[in-house]
Amino acid sequence: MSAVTAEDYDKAASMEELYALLAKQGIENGWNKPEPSLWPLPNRDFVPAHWSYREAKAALNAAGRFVNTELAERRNLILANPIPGNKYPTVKTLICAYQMVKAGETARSHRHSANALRLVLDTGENAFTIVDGKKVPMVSGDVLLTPNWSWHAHSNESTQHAYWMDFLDVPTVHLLGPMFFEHHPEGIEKADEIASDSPMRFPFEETKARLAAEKEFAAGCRIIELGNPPPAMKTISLKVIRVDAGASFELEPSTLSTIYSPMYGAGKVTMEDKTFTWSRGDSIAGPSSYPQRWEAEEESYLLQVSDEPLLSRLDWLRPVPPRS
Ligand code: GTQ
Ligand code: FE2
Repeated sequence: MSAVTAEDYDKAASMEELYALLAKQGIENGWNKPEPSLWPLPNRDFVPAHWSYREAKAALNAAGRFVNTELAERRNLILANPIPGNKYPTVKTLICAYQMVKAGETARSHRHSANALRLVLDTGENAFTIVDGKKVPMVSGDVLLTPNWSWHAHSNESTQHAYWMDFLDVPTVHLLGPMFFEHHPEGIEKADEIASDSPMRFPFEETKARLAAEKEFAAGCRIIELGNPPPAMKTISLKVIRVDAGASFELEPSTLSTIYSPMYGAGKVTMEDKTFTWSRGDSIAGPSSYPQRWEAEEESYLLQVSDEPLLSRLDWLRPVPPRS
């Protein structure tokens, strides 16, 4: 392979000669690199960002005029974090997208190693995600899981378009490499049974009742974790925070990457020097190392999607000191 031998190194008479030999072998010295490999605090390579459902819905409606589900495996709009050159992740480990399936339309069955979940925004009656052969109803405010390798299709048997948000751990799969994807041999998997009580479904009514029975963690603020036992999925934590009208809470900067969607309500969030005004169905990226201060103008339910299970399992869930 390399023409460099031990004797060449023995004969090296200067640092320059040593560097030249190393370079010939494609070996980098670890002490004199332009960029260090280790640094004192996490890089802040993603930025806080906000997308409004109102615009996303209009964009999906436009896509509905031009793109059918034959052409598009999924009619989805990916919320890429607005940092230079980024075309994909919403925060470092997670992706968030808006998706629409038109009245009467289906999106075919597939499965993948990436874990996914949906927050249902607007549907008529009889919109379903078919998960492993069962029709799981999609009702506004519901959270539906399609974990690693479960078959899933979307079937909108209502007379209204169905809109929801998808959250997936695909950027984590990209990093670690275990990507697998298959189409279902039947196109859309046959399903007769409606499974309203599927363990893959967290109906909003139950979420609301659980929160009402919960103690406050801050004045007017309550939190629960979805999943039995939590977390619902190996890589993703799902929490719902109820913030009463006029109440607020703060999260110190940490290594967690978070994405939020208000299931109901309206308010503001400040992440360091950025403040966003949000309402139902919006999407907010809360990258690691940024503080968050959430304020509700009316009673609000926030879905928080994060990479907590991954970070805590690896002992990498840590506070990060404020930067500014
Ligand atoms: O609905 O199965 O936004 O597989 C991205 C990938 C949705 C889905 C997305 C997916 C899906
Ligand atoms: Fe999928």
